[in-house]
Amino acid sequence: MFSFFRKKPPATTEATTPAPLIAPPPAAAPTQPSPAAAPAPEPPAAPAPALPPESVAAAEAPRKGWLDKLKAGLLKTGSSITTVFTGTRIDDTLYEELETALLMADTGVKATEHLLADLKRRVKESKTTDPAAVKGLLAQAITALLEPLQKPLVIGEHKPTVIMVAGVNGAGKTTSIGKLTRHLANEGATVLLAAADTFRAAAREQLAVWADRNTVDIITQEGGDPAAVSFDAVTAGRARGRDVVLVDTAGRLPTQLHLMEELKKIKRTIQKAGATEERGTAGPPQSAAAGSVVALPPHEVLLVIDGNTGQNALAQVKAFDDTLGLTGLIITKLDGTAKGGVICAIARERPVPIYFIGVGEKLEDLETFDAREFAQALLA
Ligand SMILES: Nc1nc2c(ncn2[C@@H]2O[C@H](COP(=O)(O)OP(=O)(O)OP(=O)(O)O)[C@@H](O)[C@H]2O)c(=O)[nH]1
Ligand SMILES: [Mg+2]
Repeated sequence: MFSFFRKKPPATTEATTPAPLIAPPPAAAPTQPSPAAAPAPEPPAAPAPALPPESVAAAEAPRKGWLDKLKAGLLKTGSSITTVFTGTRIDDTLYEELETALLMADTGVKATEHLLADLKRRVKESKTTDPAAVKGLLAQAITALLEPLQKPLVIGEHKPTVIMVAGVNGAGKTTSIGKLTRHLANEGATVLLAAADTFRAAAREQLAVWADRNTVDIITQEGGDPAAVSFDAVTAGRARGRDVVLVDTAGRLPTQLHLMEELKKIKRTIQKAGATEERGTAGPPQSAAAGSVVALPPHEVLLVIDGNTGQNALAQVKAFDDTLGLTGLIITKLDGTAKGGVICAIARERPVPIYFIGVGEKLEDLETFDAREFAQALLA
């Protein structure tokens, strides 16, 4: 099984210990990335809670399961792209049909042009005359385009690692946070949730359900201000020695400028909470070894995108990135009728790393993004 996170130990060992791509066995003892630095005004966080048997099984489930779901989800797109390669000749017609198929799959003009040019180069170099072989070369071209987006989420470099999560309404933010919390807990990380979606009581309750399921704390305020909740959460996360603080925000459209401003305010407030804590700490900051630069929270700003959104997903990435400075993406609902090609457009036009993909509503339906697997699923 692939690691969900790269656990980065405190900076002293960083240079000599390359982060593993393969996770330690789930049964391994939980590790606390920076035990020496815990301030502990409150008792240290409990280790990863005992998990119900089904979730342990889910965590150990082979990666193949989700790949099949992804393939099924992308089937519509895949089949329309792959029919292009059923002819007998590699000619202009093949490339024209492929161009149409890629555009239909939401790949966008720029990424489509890029892929076609790269594919033609690969076909020329390989001297192949078999259309079926072109499919393999296209998979290579897509993999090469998507590889820069394949990057693990790093946990442990900062304590707590503060992760702010944003996105349009219903994209899957809260669900993804719930899944992520469980995966973090499985790997021995302690988590605090912040219900900074204060607009609806139902939103707080939804996150509280995930907190209960995962036996983690939640910071919530009835009718509170989202920035204030976020501030409290960062402070509490630090005081309680948590490894990760996950901040859930309310859904909003990039066109709702006042709500985008509110997101900026939440981010600024989280930064302030970090700065306040640094000033209030006598010793060196926990998040880095002596002499190194302290990165203020939020350490990650994630955008959650509904995979069915089509080309609008690229517009969302651009808008939220311009407003917040994104560090990563979670693409959800790739099990539905998602066309998938928009990921190529993101790679070409606004390459923000994809940390995770969602392929269903269940706990185990969140996986790390792998460029080669995704390219193969797209062309399955
Ligand atoms: N099929 C499928 N459904 C998903 C996935 N992720 C989330 N959902 C569903 O999408 C719906 C919305 O999910 P939420 O997590 O509430 O979305 P949100 O972004 O927090 O929504 P707001 O807070 O209202 O903006 C729920 O019904 C989820 O179960 C996924 O990967 N696949
Ligand atoms: Mg939500």
